[in-house]
Amino acid sequence: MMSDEPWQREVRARKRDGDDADGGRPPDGDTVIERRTRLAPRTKKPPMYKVILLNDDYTPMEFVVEILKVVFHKQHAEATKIMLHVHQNGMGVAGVFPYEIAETKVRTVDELSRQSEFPLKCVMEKA
Ligand code: TYC
Repeated sequence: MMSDEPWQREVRARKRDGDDADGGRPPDGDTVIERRTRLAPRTKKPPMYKVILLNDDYTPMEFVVEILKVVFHKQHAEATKIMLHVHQNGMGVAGVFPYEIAETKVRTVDELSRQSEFPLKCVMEKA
């Protein structure tokens, strides 16, 4: 091998490691005849989190319905159904979102409840 400059050694090393843009061709320049077929799509789905509303004895039903409409984009009938489920069962899923969106929903519910001086709480849990 004639090339012995440091950068040339680095290029050869990267080709061996397969971390270059051409997907790791053999360092000796051989033609790649067969490529592995991708079995799964390259795109990864983000981990999802349930935002769960908790029941309490003081928050008005109408306020919970408004929260479900404004923060979770539910129609009136669906918002009412979820609120009644939480009222009767102690908790219920308001929506399922990627981590940071779920976090923002929880914070928004906290802020709106605090402003209105209601004890409504919600938590997030890995879906
Ligand atoms: N239990 C409340 C009431 O009787 C209503 C309520 C429903 C509160 C759902 C919180 O997440 C909740 N006024």
